[in-house]
Amino acid sequence: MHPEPVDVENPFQSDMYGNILNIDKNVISLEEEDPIKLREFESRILSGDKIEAKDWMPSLYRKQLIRMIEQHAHSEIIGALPEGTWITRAPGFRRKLALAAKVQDEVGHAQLLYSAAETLGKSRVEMTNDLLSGKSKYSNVFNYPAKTWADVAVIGFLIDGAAIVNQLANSKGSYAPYCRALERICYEESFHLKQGHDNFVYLATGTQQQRDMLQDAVNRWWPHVLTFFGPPEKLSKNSEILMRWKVKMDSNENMRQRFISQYVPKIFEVGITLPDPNLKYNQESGLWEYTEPNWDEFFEVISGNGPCNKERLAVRWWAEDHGGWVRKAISGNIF
Ligand code: BYC
Repeated sequence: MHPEPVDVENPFQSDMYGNILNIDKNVISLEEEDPIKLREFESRILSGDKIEAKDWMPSLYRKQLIRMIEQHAHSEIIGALPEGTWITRAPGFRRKLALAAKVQDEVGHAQLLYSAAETLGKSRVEMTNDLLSGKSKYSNVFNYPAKTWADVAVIGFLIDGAAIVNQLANSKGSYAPYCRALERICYEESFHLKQGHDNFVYLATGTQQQRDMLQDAVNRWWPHVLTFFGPPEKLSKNSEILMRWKVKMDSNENMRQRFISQYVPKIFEVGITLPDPNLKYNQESGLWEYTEPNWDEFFEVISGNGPCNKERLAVRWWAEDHGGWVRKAISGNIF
C-alpha cells in the first residue's frame, strides 16, 4: 500500500531562497505579460545575459523551466535505479567501487537540480509528490531493465554520453541556477563516461561470451538511446519557445545528430555493430540517416506504460515510506 503523499506544509520544505517560494505561479499568456518587461527580458536573453532567480521573467518561462529541470532531477533519481541494481553484482571490487560512486553522483545531481528548480518557486516536496503520483515525467530510457552487466556498460557509455551532449549545450543557456548545476554535473558526467567507456571496451575486447553479451545489450538499448533526446520537431511541443529563450540551445534532432556523429565511430571502432541497416552518413547533407525509433512506444512509455514504470515508482514509494522518519528527525519534528 502506498503511503499518503507528503504534506506540502512539511517543515522540511525549503525556504533557502527567501520569499521566492511565495511567488505567483499563475501562468499567463505572453500577450498578457507586461510588454515592456517582456521586451527587456527577451533582449537580455538575446544578448547572452543570464537570468537569475529574483529577476523578472515571464510566467511561461518560469513554468517551462520548472517542468524541464524537475523532469531532469527525477531522471537522475530514477536513473540511479537500473545501474544501482548491479552494485552488489559488479564483477570485482574495482568495478563495484566505481559503480557505487557513479550512482551516488547521479543522486547528487538530483539534489543540485531540485535546488535549481526550487529557485523558481516549486518546493522539493511538491516535486516529490508529483513524481510519486505519476504527474511528472522522467527520462523514458530508465523504464527499461538493465538485464546484464553489459547493460551497465551501455548505460555508462551511451546514456551518459548522450547526457553530456545535451547538458554541455544547455549549460550555456539563459537560466543561471540551472546552468551552474549543469556545469558541475558535466564535470562529474565526464568521469562516468570514462567509467562506461572503459567497461564497454573491456567487454568488446574480451571473450566471445563478453562480446556477445555487449552486442545484445547494444541491440536492445540503441533505439532507446536515440529517443533520449526527445521527439523530432513535429512532435516536440516545447522546443520552439525553449530555444527562443535559450533554455534549450539546440533542437532535439540536432542534439541527436551530434551524438550519433560522436559515438557511432567509437562503437564501430571496437567491432560492435548497431541494429539499424539504414544507419549511414550522408555526405551531401552532412547528416546521419537512421531508422526512426518507435515514437508511439516512446509516448506510451512516458505516459507510464513502459516495461519498468511501475517498478521504478514503487521503489520511490518505498523510499518515501521508509525514509519519512529520517526527514522528520532532520527537521527536528520527530515528536
Ligand atoms: N523522456 O517538447 P519536447 C542521466 C517529453 S539523467 C521522457 O521535445 P522538451 C542519467 C517532454 O517532457 C538526464 N519524456 O520536450 C541519470 C514533453 O512532454 P511534456 C536526463 C520526454 O522538454 C542516471 C514531450 O515529450 N536528461 O543522464 O522540449 C544514470 C514532448 O517533447 C523525453 C535531461 O533530463 C524523454 N527522453 O525536450 C545515467 C535533460 N523527451 O513535459 C544517466 C534535460 C521528451 O510537455 N531535458 N519528453 O508533457 C531536456 O533537455 C529536454 O527536456 C528534452 C525534451 C530534450 C529531454
